[in-house]
Amino acid sequence: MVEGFISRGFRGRRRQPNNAQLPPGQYETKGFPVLSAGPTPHVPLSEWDFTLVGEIDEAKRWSWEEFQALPSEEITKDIHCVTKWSKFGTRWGGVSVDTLLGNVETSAAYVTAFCDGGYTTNLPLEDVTGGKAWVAYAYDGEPLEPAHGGPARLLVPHLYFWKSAKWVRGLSLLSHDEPGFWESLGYHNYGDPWREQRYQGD
Ligand SMILES: Nc1nc2c(c(=O)[nH]1)N[C@H]1C(S)=C(S)[C@@H](COP(=O)(O)O)O[C@H]1N2
Ligand SMILES: [Mo]
Repeated sequence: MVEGFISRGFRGRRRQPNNAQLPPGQYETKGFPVLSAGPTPHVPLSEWDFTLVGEIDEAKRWSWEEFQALPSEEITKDIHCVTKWSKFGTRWGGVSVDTLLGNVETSAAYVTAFCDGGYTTNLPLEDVTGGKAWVAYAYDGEPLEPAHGGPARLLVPHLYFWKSAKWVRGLSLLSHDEPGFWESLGYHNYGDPWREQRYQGD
């Protein structure tokens, strides 16, 4: 059929497909680039913990073993890096931030994720609740590799991937917003890939 032939040929010539999965300015990669602002920290699991601190009645702490015992979820999501690569259908395992915040009473409106190595990133509390964010410790059915944030990283796939803090150790619940590492170096404070919020002023 002529119509089918034409549309196949048309698709074949496009370098950037008009893919509804691809935010503006992004391209798809099949690889999984590593982007780290510093060296990969290596903390023994016996010393690892995850804590909730800040605007919270009582700080919360889970050891690695306690964290593994929390209800976990399998998550399949597209991810989008501000350096313009997107990767479709990445498969993760981990704990929903909703689970971590389950019994917590807080007046906080923001969180800052903090990490081994000193990296931080800030998010509205709204963006890490309601099934939008996880602390992931598995990738593709295997323990998360150190280069990609193992033993555990934040996963916030609806925002640019710099918000998905690697080697995350906790969340600080805050009543005010505090720019994190890249946010204080000129990256957009919120970072919605669909609105192409790469840098301050976008
Ligand atoms: N702790 C920490 N987390 C981080 C970073 C970092 O440098 N340190 N880089 C961020 C950026 S800019 C991106 S794009 C992703 C990259 O994750 P990947 O190396 O698994 O692809 O991690 C984010 N999380
Ligand atoms: Mo990035």
